[in-house]
Amino acid sequence: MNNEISVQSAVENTPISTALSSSENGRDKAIIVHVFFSQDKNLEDLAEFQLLAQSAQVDILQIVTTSRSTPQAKYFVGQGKAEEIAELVKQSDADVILVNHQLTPAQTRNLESLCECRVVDRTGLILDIFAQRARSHEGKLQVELAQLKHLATRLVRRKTGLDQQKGAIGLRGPGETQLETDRRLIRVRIAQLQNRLEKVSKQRNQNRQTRQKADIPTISLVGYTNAGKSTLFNRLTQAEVYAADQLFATLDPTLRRLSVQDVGTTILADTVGFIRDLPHDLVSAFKSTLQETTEASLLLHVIDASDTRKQENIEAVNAVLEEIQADNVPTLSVYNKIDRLDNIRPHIEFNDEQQPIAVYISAQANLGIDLLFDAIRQRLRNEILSLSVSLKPAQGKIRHAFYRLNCVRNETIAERGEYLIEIEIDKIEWLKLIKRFPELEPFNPVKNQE
Ligand SMILES: Nc1nc2c(ncn2[C@@H]2O[C@H](COP(=O)(O)OP(=O)(O)OP(=O)(O)O)[C@@H](O)[C@H]2O)c(=O)[nH]1
Ligand SMILES: [Mg+2]
Repeated sequence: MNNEISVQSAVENTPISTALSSSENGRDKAIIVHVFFSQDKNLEDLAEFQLLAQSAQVDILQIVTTSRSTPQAKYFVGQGKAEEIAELVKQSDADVILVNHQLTPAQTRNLESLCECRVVDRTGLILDIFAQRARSHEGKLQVELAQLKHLATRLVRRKTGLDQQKGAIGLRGPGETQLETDRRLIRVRIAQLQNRLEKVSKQRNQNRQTRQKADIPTISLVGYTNAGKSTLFNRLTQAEVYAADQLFATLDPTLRRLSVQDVGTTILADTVGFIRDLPHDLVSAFKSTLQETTEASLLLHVIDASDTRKQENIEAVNAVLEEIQADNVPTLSVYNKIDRLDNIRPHIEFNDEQQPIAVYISAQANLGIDLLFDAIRQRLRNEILSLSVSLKPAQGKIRHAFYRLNCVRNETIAERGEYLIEIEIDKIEWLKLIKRFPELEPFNPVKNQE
């Protein structure tokens, strides 16, 4: 795909800077800060943040927690806590303070100047992991775009002693003229990145359209990070995609052929995992790779059934699916890691119409994989809808599409020249048609029932 890119630029080979890993041995030493906002302390949130930090190759020196009812305006934590953190930084020789919350640019600056140490918030940390993981050309462009968008809102003049330091994002504190130049450069670079991403995404679209024309359904694995998507991908396709007990192990989508009985060849896509409070800039930068998901015929929503927060994780994933407009794609829930649970055997759950809606499996222990194939088969095959559609003479394009899909069973012409067409169509094809021709939506029987 590299050859597709012909835009030249002065900043051609700028590597993605990461806020972390600027110390010599490549590992930052960090102090973690977490604020509890309710009586019952949510330790899982903190545990997840530790996993995030570890996934970013950071050594955790110390964890500072505190309870507040609301964030304090100046430092997010209270004055006393902030001073305590500053003291800890001095004693422990930490390189960075990681705060498990979204800080305002001012709070970041204030903490940095009080503690004389870099401060990275939750969004910054997630962006950083993505920057470390980006491998493909497109992935790198997307991460850089997200970082610059994040940075653009944070470029302000500051008067700290850190001003002179150069290097990683989060370190720069330019003077006013420098600031203007930086702003302009960032704007230019953002435009350039968007331009290039558009080209890469065109290529991706073409590939997808070729698949759609050839009627090859795409099945996309989605789910919370670390749920076991890549392990399942490998299990289903006998591939060897990187799966690891770390967050965001997968960044670039990987596609493989998967043969399903009664359906034929399908394409299975492994994708980036989601997390609660996924930075909006990242979601929007990753729109094009996530399109694999938006336009899939079926989503396998992989859930870590052994996670005590599985319900919250499901909701966090659904929120992102909604944001990328994939919430209408047919979904099969895949409860994974049942080997860790005592009383659950592999099985399929059906809805009232005897349609499989959930499967309980273990990708790693190889339990229930045959059931999953069976559920996929049932979901992708023979959901044939019978519909009557009335088209105005000007809607010839839609009529043409019906004929191309070979789904017209009867056609009459009404007095005013409208076509009354009866079709029998695969539900998945129908949903794709609604995407292409939104004016078909009122004919959707699923919607009508609601
Ligand atoms: N016990 C158990 N562990 C599993 C199972 N499936 C996956 N795992 C483990 O869970 C961890 C995460 O697995 P991955 O497949 O990398 O998860 P992912 O959803 O692809 O994660 P990201 O790409 O980081 O979003 C790994 O340590 C796997 O070995 C399972 O069925 N049972
Ligand atoms: Mg993965």
